[in-house]
Amino acid sequence: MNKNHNLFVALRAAFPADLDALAVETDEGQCYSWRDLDRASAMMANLLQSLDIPPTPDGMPPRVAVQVDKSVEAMMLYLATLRAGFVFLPLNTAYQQAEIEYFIGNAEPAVVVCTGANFPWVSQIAFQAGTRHVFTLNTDRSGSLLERASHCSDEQTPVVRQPEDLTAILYTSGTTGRSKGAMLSHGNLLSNAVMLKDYWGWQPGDVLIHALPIFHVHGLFVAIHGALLNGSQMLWHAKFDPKRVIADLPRATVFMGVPTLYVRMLAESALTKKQAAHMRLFISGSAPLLIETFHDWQARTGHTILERYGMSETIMLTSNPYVADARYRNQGERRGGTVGFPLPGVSLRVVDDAGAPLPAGEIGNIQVKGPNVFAGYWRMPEKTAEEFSIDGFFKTGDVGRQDEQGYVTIVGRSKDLIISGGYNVYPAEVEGYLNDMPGVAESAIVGVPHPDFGEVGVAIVVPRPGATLDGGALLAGLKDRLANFKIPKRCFIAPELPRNTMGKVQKNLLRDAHKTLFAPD
Ligand code: MCA
Ligand code: AMP
Repeated sequence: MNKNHNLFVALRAAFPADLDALAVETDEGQCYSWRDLDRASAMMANLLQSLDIPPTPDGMPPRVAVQVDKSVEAMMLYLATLRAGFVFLPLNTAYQQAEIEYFIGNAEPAVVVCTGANFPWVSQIAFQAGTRHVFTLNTDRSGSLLERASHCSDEQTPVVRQPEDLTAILYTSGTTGRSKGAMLSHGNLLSNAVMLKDYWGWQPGDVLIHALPIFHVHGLFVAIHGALLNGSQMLWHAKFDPKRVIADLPRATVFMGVPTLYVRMLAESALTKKQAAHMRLFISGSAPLLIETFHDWQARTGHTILERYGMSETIMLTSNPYVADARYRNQGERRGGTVGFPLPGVSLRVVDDAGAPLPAGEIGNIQVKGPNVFAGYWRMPEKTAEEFSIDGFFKTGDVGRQDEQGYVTIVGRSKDLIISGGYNVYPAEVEGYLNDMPGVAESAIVGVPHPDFGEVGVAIVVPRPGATLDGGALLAGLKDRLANFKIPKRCFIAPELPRNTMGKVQKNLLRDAHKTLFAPD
């Protein structure tokens, strides 16, 4: 008999027997039972399947592009997309028209879901790109998606899928050129979620505080799959607010955040050992956790943050141990400044620029292989080929070392990338927009340390001969075109950019020159 490897089947099998038990409670006091999750996702899946979407020539399942504010209904839409066997394409709510135009043009979704407020411009882009179905979904549960789904049956059998079948496309910006869509399969997502359930010791009675956005791997996959696969209740925060998270700690056991969330909670006097006493596990990832934050958290709460490392292309790759566990050959403790051990099933190696493996302790390029690693970039076979070694390891673009015990430390990136508050900003993309502005000859964007976001972008712009430029005006001009987190926090006008003898811009000199710009006094 053909087993159904649809990820939803595994998630649904983990729902508790009592379907009327509480599954999600929102920060506005709304409560959803497991039956609500099941029924509503069935109704939305039936709606998607009723649309009679014609097969595409490449045989790929239909894509559902979603740019909506965080809500439980948005999570249900994700589950519905899995059930229908379609492909989920989440989009950051900060993305502006030009960015959305690119994603829709590139992914050719059959269905687009946006907020009512954005419907006029999103639908125009979508219809022009050939999308026939554009629905709206608002945080007050209004909009055409739920209205249409309410007429559909609340029973649905998940469409049969194989482990290698595509189920999500996550766009990650490219170091050069446009964003690339990382293609993740049911098998990628399920294998990672099942392994993390065990590795992080998910247990009966766990309650997750969910305070991250749900359009990236961290909030969408790591957090949601973790809770669902354990049949665990979620305390659902529509937006991160440090005070509200701290207030919920006594009712929860697990929290996941990017380092900025920990930094902001540490600034609150309400964060105490007593307040955090009920918690079992604090997990950090998506950006480097400063060792000071690691120690401050230990001192203030008595808990040791577990840092892990992952990517959109691979989901989770390494993790500090939850407990020393002989099965995983982890004898150690959670070590600050490291991202822990390669997860079970993940092969990780550190290689030199020629691809030769390096001995323990030496710094080089991190490459990975495993059931969690994506199949390739959407419609970019050449880019995919470039990013894999001949023997099938994915080149992460991260630079690090692995010690004798197996702990991995990330020391930098070979890709020109800034990670700001857990969001990725590719300088090449922002420089491209700046260089197109009137009077701009060229520009460079570098990442500098920032006490809140960890790292932020700073722009250095060279005017064309005879032109007079104003840094503030240039940044204001970028705001209409790019997501707000990509806008550099400062812009300097300079007569030229420092270059080496090969003519390459020496970004390290610019980084050095501006490294104390945001240093606390
Ligand atoms: C907001 N702003 C930012 C950022 N967020 N600037 C730089 N970097 C940011 N991350 C700016 C806005 O542009 C705006 O500026 C001002 O701050 C206020 O915006 P608002 O939206 O109100 O900010 P916030 O609510 O305080 O958001 C901060 C945040 C958020 C909560 C830290 O950035 C966030 O949720 N980050 C988490 C991202 C995440 O989930 N990453 C996981 C990726 P202005 O007013 O001038 O416009 S998955 C991943 O990386 C891999 C796979 C992994 O390992 O997990
Ligand atoms: P994304 O493109 O959003 O999937 O971001 C993936 C990148 O985030 C990785 O390639 C790393 O550079 C970075 N990253 C994720 N987790 C960590 C971590 N714990 N420490 C340092 N960098 C991290």
